[in-house]
Amino acid sequence: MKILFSIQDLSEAILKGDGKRAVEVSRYLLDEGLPVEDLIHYGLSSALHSLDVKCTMEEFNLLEIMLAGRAVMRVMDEVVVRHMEGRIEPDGRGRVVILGTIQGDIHELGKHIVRTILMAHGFRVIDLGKDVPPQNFVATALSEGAEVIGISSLITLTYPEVRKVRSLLHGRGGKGIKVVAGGAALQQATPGDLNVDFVARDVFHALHYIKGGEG
Ligand code: B12
Repeated sequence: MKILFSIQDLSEAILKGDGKRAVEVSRYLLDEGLPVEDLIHYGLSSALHSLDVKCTMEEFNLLEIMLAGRAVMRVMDEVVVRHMEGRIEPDGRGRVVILGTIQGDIHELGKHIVRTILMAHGFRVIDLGKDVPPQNFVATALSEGAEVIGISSLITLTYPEVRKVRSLLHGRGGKGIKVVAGGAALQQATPGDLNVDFVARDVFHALHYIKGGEG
């Protein structure tokens, strides 16, 4: 059979900010049997990470990065969500996860991927958005009866804010609620460094932990 597109084509479409083509290529790859995990990891995340250098002061190109980010969002919302509907056992069964990017950080693409995958697995995700103060994670987790708080960060300077969440939570009687951290700046750290229960390499690593695995 003729192969129309490869994962390389997807990365290129993302980097060009060509959402229409990214959607088309993603649909084809998933229909051909590429696992969603590989699509996200090798097609979407690695394309964005390769924009690393464009984010430094000298080479900062906001428009290019924003368009690539928008293309990623389109693939998640228009392709991945629909592809997963009915294909996986919704084992979250309404368990509540509070998700947000910590105060001092406005990156939200990784968080959006986490939200989409957790929702597809049946979790009720309350997304607090970006630049979220530690106390907001805690207050919402307590008022919504959450089982998990998920903190995202791509900015290393946010470590002190991340560290506050679990202490605040325990101070308010929320010891049963697990705190999970993820995102490029946090995934190199240990749970002890960040004062959290678990540090996830990616969304699927977190999913395994939240479902009761050891990680
Ligand atoms: C896209 C991008 C932007 C976009 C963000 C658009 C958006 N809407 O999110 C824009 C242009 C706005 C931006 C702005 C800035 N950026 Co920027 N950005 C990036 C870039 C190129 C890609 C990030 C990304 O989206 N990655 C893809 C996603 C999918 O990966 P991810 O977030 O890691 O998510 C995956 C996992 O980590 C995990 N995950 C993520 N979150 C969570 C949460 C939980 C709970 C779990 C379980 C898992 C999980 O799941 C995801 C999928 O598996 C990175 C480069 C890089 N190497 O990361 C720089 C980078 C993160 N940015 C950086 C910087 C410095 C900035 C700015 C300060 C630049 C400036 N001069 O102003 C500002 C930020 C201002 C602020 N206060 O936040 C630095 C951070 C350095 C550091 N470590 O502190 C980086 C590393 C670039 C660099 N080398 O300098 N940026």
